[in-house]
Amino acid sequence: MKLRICAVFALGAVLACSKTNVVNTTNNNTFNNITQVVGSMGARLESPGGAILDIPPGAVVVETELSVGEVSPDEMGVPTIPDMRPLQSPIFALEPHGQTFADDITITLPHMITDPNRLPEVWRADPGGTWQKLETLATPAGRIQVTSRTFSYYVVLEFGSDDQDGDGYTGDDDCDENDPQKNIAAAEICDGLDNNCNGSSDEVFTGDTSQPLPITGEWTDNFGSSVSITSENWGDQEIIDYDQDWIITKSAMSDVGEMDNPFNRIVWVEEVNEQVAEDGRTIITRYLWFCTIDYGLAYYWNALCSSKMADSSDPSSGGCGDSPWIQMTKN
Ligand SMILES: [Ca+2]
Ligand SMILES: [Ca+2]
Ligand SMILES: [Ca+2]
Ligand SMILES: [Ca+2]
Repeated sequence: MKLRICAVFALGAVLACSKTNVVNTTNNNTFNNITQVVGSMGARLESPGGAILDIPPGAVVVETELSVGEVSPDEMGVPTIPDMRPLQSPIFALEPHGQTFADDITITLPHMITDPNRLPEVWRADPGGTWQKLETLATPAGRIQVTSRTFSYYVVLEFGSDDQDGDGYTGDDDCDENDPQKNIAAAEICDGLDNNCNGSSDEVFTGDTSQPLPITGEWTDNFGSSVSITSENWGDQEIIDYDQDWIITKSAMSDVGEMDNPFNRIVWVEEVNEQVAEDGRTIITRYLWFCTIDYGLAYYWNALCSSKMADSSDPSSGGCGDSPWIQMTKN
């Protein structure tokens, strides 16, 4: 934004205008200042509060009065310090705000961290803007250095204080800061959640649907009903996931629409019966014993993670809860 300041001189009606970039502003409420006119030769400014500015030759194009001072955190225009990051230095005001440099300047700030396990970080903000973390250049004793090409507010905050759940992980490495059991090093468990923060839930427990479902075909159950099984459907139930010995189905919609708890887990065993007929031919009959071990579940992951078991040692007499397994015969 450009501001044009014009003065009209009555005598001779001379119009005098000067163009100014208004983003370059200086705050009157800074303290502990050092102010210095810096030109293309560069300079070092060291404020009474211990902030050091190293400006290399060529970084300043037009001779400019630069100032390094401090402001109170509640000074108007100073953005609020991010939550969970304790302030480890004064807030330094490098002015004029909006000043830019043709080359990197080095900013060295003092901080209060003495524990070597706690890391300082430099954050920068424009007046009324938001704080952004800068890459650390070096950490000489009691100080931290960054490079920059623009002026404004600079402050030292403490790293790691945004680890709200204390699991040692933050940012992209922690997809849930309220759950210490979830981070990139956590083991994936079957619970409907993405424990290891890789973007997928329960991915190590899901079925392998790249292989065909081994029991597809037309079957007749021991009540005389026909059941057609494909890789997509078990009768009128939709197959949501499967592996080589289990299926998760979703019950068909009822007349009133989607069921509240439509997910079921089915396991099976196959039985092949070979009989030699009177004419010497071998007659092969395929049976499928299945047990719906868990049903009426609200979510797919409830069925995926179900711990219910079935006993297939004698499926004709029991082992599926209190009941025998259901037998189907291949048509
Ligand atoms: Ca964390
Ligand atoms: Ca976490
Ligand atoms: Ca995961
Ligand atoms: Ca999980």
